[in-house]
Amino acid sequence: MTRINFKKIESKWQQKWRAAKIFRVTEDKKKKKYYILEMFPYPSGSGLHMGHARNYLIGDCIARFKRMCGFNVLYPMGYDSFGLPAENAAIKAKINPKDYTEKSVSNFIKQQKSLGLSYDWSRLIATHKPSFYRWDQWIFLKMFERGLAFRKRAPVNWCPKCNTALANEQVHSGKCWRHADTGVEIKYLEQWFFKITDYAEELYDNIEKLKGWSEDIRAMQRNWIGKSHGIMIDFKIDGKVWPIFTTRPDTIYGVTFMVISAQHPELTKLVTKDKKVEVEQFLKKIKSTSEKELEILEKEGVFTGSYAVNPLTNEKVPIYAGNFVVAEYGSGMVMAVPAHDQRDFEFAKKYDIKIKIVIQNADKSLTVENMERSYTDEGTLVNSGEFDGMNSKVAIEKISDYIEKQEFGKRTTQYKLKDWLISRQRYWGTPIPIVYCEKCGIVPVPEKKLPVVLPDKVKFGEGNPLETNKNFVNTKCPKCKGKARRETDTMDTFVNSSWYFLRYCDPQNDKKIFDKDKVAYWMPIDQYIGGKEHACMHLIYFRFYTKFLRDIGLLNFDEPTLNLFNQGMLHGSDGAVMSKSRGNVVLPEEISQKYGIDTARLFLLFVASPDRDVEWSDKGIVGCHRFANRLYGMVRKNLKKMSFKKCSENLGLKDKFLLAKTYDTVNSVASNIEKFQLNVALGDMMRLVDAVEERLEDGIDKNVLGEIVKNLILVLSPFAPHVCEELWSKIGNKSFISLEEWPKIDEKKIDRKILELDKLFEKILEDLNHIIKIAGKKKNAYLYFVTDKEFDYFNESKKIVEERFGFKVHAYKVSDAKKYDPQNKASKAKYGKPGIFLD
Ligand code: ANZ
Ligand code: ZN
Ligand code: ZN
Repeated sequence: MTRINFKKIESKWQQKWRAAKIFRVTEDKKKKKYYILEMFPYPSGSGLHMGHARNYLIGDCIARFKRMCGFNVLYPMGYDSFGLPAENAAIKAKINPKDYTEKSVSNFIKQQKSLGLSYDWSRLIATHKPSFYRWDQWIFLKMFERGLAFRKRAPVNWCPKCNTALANEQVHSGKCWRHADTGVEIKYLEQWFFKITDYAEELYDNIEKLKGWSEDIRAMQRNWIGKSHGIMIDFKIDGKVWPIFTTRPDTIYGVTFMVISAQHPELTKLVTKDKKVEVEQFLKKIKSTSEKELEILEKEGVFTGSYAVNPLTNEKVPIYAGNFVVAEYGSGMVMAVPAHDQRDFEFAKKYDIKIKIVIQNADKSLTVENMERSYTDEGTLVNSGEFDGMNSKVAIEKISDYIEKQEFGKRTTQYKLKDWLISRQRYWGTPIPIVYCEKCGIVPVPEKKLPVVLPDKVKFGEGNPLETNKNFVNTKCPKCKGKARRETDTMDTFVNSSWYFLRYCDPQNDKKIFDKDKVAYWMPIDQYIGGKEHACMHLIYFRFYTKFLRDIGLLNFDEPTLNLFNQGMLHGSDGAVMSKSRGNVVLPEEISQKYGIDTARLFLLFVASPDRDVEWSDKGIVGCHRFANRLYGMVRKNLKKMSFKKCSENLGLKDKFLLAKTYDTVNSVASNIEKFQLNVALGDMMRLVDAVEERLEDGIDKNVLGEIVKNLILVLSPFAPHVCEELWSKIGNKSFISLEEWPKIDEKKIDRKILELDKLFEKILEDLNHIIKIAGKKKNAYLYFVTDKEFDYFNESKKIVEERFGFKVHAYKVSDAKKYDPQNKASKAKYGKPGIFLD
């Protein structure tokens, strides 16, 4: 077997690609564009492992395919290079985060280049560069102008390990998203927020449009944004109006108490003198606001001493402070109906509060005494004044109508989504372009003074690092030129990933964030690829940014991408997700040393459907290595036996079959790539190589063999580009296969009849295998009897059987009068099911 010198081929072609700049693109109105993008990586110091590699290879394979299909393909790469891990790692290693990051970035680039990824490297971006984050700051200013960036004192989620506040999206089940073992605490801080809630409605409604996203992620976003139709009902507390949000106005006659959120900023106003100590003690006990945790937490509360008046009944009910009410949802206070809401029920039981049934079930069997849990189903209203006897579903509308008519309240839609807290008390992020002046207050840094550059010299471990650089902190007020201080918080790094895909369209622009026309040409992203874990973080934020930038006139579309593919995870051989911290990583370098990068590429794409999780195994890689070598050897060895002229019309059955199979493979590979079934596509190509190899000794028509080889390496090239470039030149081409056109095969050219015969034949081989296993001992000869229609094909293919099983084969037509058939097997033969006789 001719062994491939993978290393030599790889570096040769990578160099040629680079020198000829073949993956660079510019806008070309005459060509259809295709923008394909993988979520850009955080360049971790430990480098890129096979798990990362798999993601990029999926994208690269499709990018290469689309390029061959004639699209003008934008396929860029960059680095999400700001962030806490780099800061922490740098502190640990006692070096500057910038040096640390830049080393990691160049290592990543080197590794990615060695994979043969077809990025347009001239568009490279890194978010920690002032030339990039300057535009983060610019967007901040635009939001500030429109009141969408604002500062407020608020209870925030604080991770004691990260030493910073977190956004809501970064709290997962009450824990920090980076620290699954660290509970989030509540701190009251002055923080910067982005008013993403202004876009809640559109973010929610447009989920409908995201046809190419998985239903999983769409459902997660719907849940996260959380749309509820209901009504705000005005209760009165000490004569002052308190609107209360409810989705169940049909239960209003059953309200027996109220609960205000323990985190509500106005809670203290409701606490009477004699209840002060008790309430304070209770508040100390509660630490977390995380909603997920609240669902499982025991419902607890304390009486505030105040009462609220129900506008419909004029009843006075006690107000409790409770741990299960969210401060920032509705108005942060609920009307509690213990008979019909489970949380209220548990609370009432615990604190011995009255329960009043206002919705009766069909058999009228509900009593307060026999109730073991709340009754939340539909029913008939009771104890509800003039609404008695009404169906509860109907009553929701009727009581809402009444409330609106009496001006006791108004119907409304509420969203669970909260404003995005973007302040971070950490160093390695975009400085917030704001100055605090003693006279003028909060003053934005003027646009022409951007970027506010992150200083190199800070001290770590003494609180907010930027505060330790006096040169940075002390500045002049842009308005009055008086003494002023700079904001020392930096922005959440999710800010960077919210618009980086736009910058790729015009990455070097130093006058504007980007050229509108360029973005209009490339955007939206035609195919985005990334992990599911971003469902309620990055994948919401980038939609929000897109809508905002549209509203300030920079974009002419509503959604960044309609197509999102979520790749599966690569697991190490221990079964756990591949990661440095697990110690189960396999590095691309190791594999390429041993087997070559194309082998690794083939393996990662073949081993499973790209959307599936998969375990790394060396076994699989050996198989792919063999495949690459076999193909390479086959082409090299038979170069003299092929030519590239038009195939004759009068071919033998075998050649006809191979041509049909080749064309069929070309088309199935294309349609499988379109469906992200890259593993299936590879399987098709492998079977074609098998079929060719099995028939080679027998002799294949020169032009047919040429046609097979040419097509095969064309369609394999997105998967194994280096080997295919090499073979492409070996069969006499001067062009890059990477820029060749995908073979266009007219369906009509594919001889389906002959393919069907081959399928039958394959089945017979299987049957034979079976029979021989059962028959046990080795036979010398084997006969089969086939219908006249099949005869020619089967007779020609009998060599394959002989080779595979090592015995002589005779084929007879069923109608053959001279056939040798002692057991009369021919009488049982049917089309596709020959009679078989082992001698
Ligand atoms: C009275 C009532 C009776 C309720 C009943 C439910 C059942 P969604 O669908 O999630 O929007 N609620 C209102 N504000 C809240 C807050 N800040 N924190 C926690 N819960 C709050 O749910 C709306 C319902 O959640 C509202 O309807 C309110 O309780 C509660 F038999 O009002 B309901
Ligand atoms: Zn943390
Ligand atoms: Zn000033």
